[in-house]
Amino acid sequence: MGRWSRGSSRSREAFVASGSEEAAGAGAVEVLDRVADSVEWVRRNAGTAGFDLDGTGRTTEERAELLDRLGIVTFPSGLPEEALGEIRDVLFRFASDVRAGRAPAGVAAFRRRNSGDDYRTMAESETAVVSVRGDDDDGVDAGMIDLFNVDRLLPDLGPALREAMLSVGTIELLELATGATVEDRNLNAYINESVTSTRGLHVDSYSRKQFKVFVYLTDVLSLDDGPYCYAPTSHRLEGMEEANRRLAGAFGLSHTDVRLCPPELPLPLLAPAGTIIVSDQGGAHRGFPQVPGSRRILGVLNCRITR
Ligand SMILES: O=C(O)CCC(=O)C(=O)O
Ligand SMILES: [Fe+2]
Repeated sequence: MGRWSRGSSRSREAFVASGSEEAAGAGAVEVLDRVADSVEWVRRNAGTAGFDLDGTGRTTEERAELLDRLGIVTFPSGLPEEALGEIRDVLFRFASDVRAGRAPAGVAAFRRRNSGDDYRTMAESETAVVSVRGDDDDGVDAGMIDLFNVDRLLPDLGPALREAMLSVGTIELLELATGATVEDRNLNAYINESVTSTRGLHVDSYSRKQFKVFVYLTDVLSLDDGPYCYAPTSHRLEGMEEANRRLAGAFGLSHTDVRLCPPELPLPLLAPAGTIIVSDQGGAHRGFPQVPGSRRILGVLNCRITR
């Protein structure tokens, strides 16, 4: 029984006495009790040892075990610095042309995001789609370009990048971790330049069917660079999904916003260019805000369980 949970807890009595249980809906206290137990579990397990999500030098089976248990695992892609440098240069030049309103040279046809687009239409587009972020939503993600289907924009470098991301046993790892069939879908590039405001902790979906394979194309060695952050084990912490869904409902937030997460958990992934991060998108995560002048490129391969 958790120290802050169940019967005799003072906070529970205060909560019930205040009438909040009624306001929050039936079973709200039970949900909070489960969250409290989870928080205590995290304190015991993460507070001392932390979580080792480094899969370097481990087998695909061992990496799959880490992904299943923690929701995330990292390991090197083996991409040579020369290849990383080449794709980096091309993408920064492309971003600079797009930002300046110039027509980029040496790339295949692409289109800009339009008002009828959503994630699916851009992911399934036959050509690359450029989504310049931050025009809406109070400037959140301003400075980010989300380039859908980068392999269709760069017919040589793009498919080679996908191949490199897959050639390290990635699909096998995902299938071992999930016990399901997994398909790689759209390959995006996030080009972040001075993105000083980002969305807070969230999940992409609670479906437990969506995974992303990221590869850092630039060094991300300090918080200033805007690392990908993940809360290990949050993909399966008792009570978190329901508590966060209810909170989001009560406060009019997006249903995928995560406002309740044990504070020990979110971890910035600091790693050199070429590092792969495989992430269960049902776990809490975010991109950390950059300091002005920082640049980061992330390759992002969207993967889904198909059965
Ligand atoms: O930019 C980042 O580091 C995080 C982006 C994110 O939330 C996502 O790709 O789902
Ligand atoms: Fe996300």
